Amino acid sequence: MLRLLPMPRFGRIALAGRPNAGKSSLLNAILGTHLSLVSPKAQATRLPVSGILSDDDSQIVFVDLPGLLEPAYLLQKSMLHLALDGLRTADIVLFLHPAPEAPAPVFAELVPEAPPFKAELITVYTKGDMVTAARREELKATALVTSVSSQRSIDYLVAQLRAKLRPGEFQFPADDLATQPMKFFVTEYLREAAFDALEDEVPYAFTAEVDEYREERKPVYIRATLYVERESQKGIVIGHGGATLRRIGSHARARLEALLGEPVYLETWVKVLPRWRRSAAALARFGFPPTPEEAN
Ligand SMILES: Nc1nc2c(ncn2[C@@H]2O[C@H](COP(=O)(O)OP(=O)(O)OP(=O)(O)O)[C@@H](O)[C@H]2O)c(=O)[nH]1
Ligand SMILES: [Mg+2]
Repeated sequence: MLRLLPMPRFGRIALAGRPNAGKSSLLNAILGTHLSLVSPKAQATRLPVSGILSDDDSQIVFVDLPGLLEPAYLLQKSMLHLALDGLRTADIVLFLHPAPEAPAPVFAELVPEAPPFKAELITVYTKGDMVTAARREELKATALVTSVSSQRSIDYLVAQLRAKLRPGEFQFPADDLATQPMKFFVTEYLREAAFDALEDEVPYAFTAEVDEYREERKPVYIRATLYVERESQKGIVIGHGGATLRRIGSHARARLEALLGEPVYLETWVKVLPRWRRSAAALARFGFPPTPEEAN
C-alpha cells in the first residue's frame, strides 16, 4: 500500500536576548543535552552555538546567540555582530526575557543597530519558576513562558514552534545534534569551567584553544592551551598547587565525556596573551569573524 509521507519542514530559530536571559539553558533544555555553556555570570556565550532537533518530518536548527549588549571592546563588538547576523539569518527569532523582569522591552529598542529582519519575532519569558504561579498565568496571557525545570513548558514551546515551520528539506542528518566540531565544545566547556571557578574579570579575560585532538586514542587525547591577559591572572587560573586548573580540567572533561560517550584525557597549559580581547588578529585566531567595520 502506498504511504504518503508528510512534506518535510525545516526552520532556523534564533535564541536572542540580553546577556544572562537564559538562552543557552533553553537550548540545552530543548535538546535534552548540555551542549551550550551556561553560567550565572553574564556574557558567557561568545560564539553562536547551533543545536539540531529532528523528528520524523521536521528539523529545527536552534541558534543560541551571544547576548545583545552595548559593546565596549572588540570582542564584544564581534559578539554583537554575530548576534545581529543570527537575527538576520533566522526564520523565527525567539526574544528571551526573564519572567521576573517582565514586561520585556520593545525588541527594536534593545537593538537599535539591528537591520530589519524577515523573521517572525516571538517573545518568551524564561525562568518562569522564579515568579509565582499567579504571575506566570498573567504572563502566559501575553507570551510563552518557560522554565528549564518544567519539561512541560519546554515541550509546549517546541510544539508551538514546530507548527510554524515552513516546508523545507532537512539540512543535516536526522541524528546530528550539533553542527560544530568537538574542538569547539572543548573550548566552550573549558570556558564554562572558567566561569564557574574564577571570579571578577578573570573569566572574561579567559579563553582556550585546542592544540591537539586525537580521537583514535583511547581515552581520546586532547591538549589545550588556556589564555588569560595578564601574568597575575595566570597564577589565579593555576591556583594553589594547581588546584584551580585541575578543577577547570575536570569540569570540562566531564562535559566532554558526556557529549562523546567515551573517556577523555585532557591536558591543559596556561599562557598569557596580552589584550587578546582587543586584538583583531587574536580574535580571528579564536574563530571570531571580522566585524563589518574591520572588513571595510
Ligand atoms: N531558575 C531558573 N534559572 C534559569 C533558567 N534558565 C536559565 N537560568 C539561569 O540563568 C543563568 C543564565 O543562563 P544562561 O543560559 O547562561 O543565559 P544566557 O542568556 O545564555 O547568557 P549569555 O550567554 O551570558 O548571554 C544561569 O545561572 C542559569 O542557570 C530557568 O528556567 N530557571
Ligand atoms: Mg549563553
